Amino acid sequence: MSESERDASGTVELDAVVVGAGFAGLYMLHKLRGQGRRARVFEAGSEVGGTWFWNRYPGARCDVESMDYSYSFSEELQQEWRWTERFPSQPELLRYLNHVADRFDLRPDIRLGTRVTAAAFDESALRWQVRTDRGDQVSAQHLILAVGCLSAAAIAVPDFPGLATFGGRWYHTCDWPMDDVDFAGQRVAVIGTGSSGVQVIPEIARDAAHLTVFQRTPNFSIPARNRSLDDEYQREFKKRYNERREMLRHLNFFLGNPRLARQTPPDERQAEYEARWQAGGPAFLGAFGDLLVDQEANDTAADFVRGKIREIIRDPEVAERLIPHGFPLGAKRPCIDTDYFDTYNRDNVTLVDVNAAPIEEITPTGIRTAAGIHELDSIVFATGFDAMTGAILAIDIRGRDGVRLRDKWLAGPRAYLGAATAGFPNMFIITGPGSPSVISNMVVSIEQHVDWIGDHVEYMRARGLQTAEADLAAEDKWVEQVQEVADRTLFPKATNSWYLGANIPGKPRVFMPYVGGVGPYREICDEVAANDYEGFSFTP
Ligand code: NA7
Repeated sequence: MSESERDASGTVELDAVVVGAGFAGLYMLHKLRGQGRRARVFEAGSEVGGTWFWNRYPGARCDVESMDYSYSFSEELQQEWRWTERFPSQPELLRYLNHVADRFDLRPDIRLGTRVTAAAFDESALRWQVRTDRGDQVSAQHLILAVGCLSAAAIAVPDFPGLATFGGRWYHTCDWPMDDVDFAGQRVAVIGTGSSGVQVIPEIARDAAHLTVFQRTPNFSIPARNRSLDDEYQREFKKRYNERREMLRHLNFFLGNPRLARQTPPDERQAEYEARWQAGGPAFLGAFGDLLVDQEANDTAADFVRGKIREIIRDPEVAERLIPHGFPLGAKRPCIDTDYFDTYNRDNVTLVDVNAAPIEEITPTGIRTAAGIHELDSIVFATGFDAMTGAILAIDIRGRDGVRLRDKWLAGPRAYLGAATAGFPNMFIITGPGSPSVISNMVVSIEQHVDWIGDHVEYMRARGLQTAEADLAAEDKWVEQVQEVADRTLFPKATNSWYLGANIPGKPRVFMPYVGGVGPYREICDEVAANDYEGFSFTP
């Protein structure tokens, strides 16, 4: 930090502090720099990459295809980067994000290994005072949270009695050691069968002497059918890259596919599901336009997947335990897997249903359930996150009148457009609660938010405006709208999903993502901007 940026008290003066150096923070920094703003990114990890730095467990892979899960803001970048696989692995995504940091010379403005602990809005200076765990004191006009929806700062480790007494080693998928973990010859447990569990289970089963999976809720999973990407495919894809990006930016949840499952003859419907099952990946859910809005339509797809699980698993009793019931396919994030169900045909894998035999305690040598003891050398928690709000609220954020964001959001998050919240001027949240975020390709949503926030900041600079603050009425209306849109779908029917905060004991149940689609959401944001940021109040 140059001395000229410090005031007499040693505080560094900036235009913006960005928290987090994942996909969102890196692009936000690039954007602000391009606008001639002085910005600094603080990142708790020892490398850039955000979620793709922390989630280094075996098998960690994105469930959106590489060619789409990448930045579009630079034509050179999208043309020159070469992906090796259809679905990118964590190491490859980390290489990509490091490449981006170097290519755009972002590193000089990123402080790694530095966690933002507190941020308070100083009403006399109309600036944010930000503090880190390394003693930094920074004053900035804008505070931009790029902390991610599923962050290492907010991992969920269930409060089982006895964990501290466990004599083996334990891990959380999202806080995986930097060094390789060798499970060879070990008796290993995995707790949790969400996306992370579904990815890590086949990998550990291959290495360990024995794997015991502790399952609470069985999940729908679609095969990834991952494959390497050849040069010819990428060359052709890149010729129409911008067209493809435009299409992705304008997806409309409700008008996505006019073909309806309910109006399609059963044999044609089955053929469509079969074709999509063979093709693999999340496009399975796009088979028909009514799958996420009509229970009967959804049942046709869910039954198809249930049939596949029964076909794959040799032991019918194990198959029944792995078959999801009680929530629509897609209303909880469906998993995309490689060999997941097949793994249960292995002799060294046991499935424990913790609903039938709840985990009672962790002992020095294993896990005790109501049905008996499982002796273990290692335990892997694949138990997810305090999603969407956990990493934001891990920072002591105080707005006007010293009000803590944690208190304001006691009954659930409230944010205008999912990007700004009343009482916290000049604070923006990239892919915050109330925006499409986790119900979209995150990179598409991140780029849209960063561009919109960048324009907002520039609008203020051009007019000499000091603060922008979301109006309470606009915020209330938006929160209502998010719920109304969700209520037109089957999403709220999955009452134990992390979209609702249901996986965290005591967390208020509020449906957090905007599910109308990135296209309509973008139009709303653009209209707000065109109307001089309607719903915001400014101070000159
Ligand atoms: P998820 O999807 O939240 O999955 C967590 C899993 O852990 C899920 O199966 C939970 O069961 C299970 N869990 C949580 N707490 C417990 C306890 N106390 N006992 C037993 N089982 C438990 O997290 P992931 O990391 O897999 O994926 C998160 C997202 O990352 C994913 O959706 C992608 O977007 C990428 P439950 O279903 O709550 O009954």
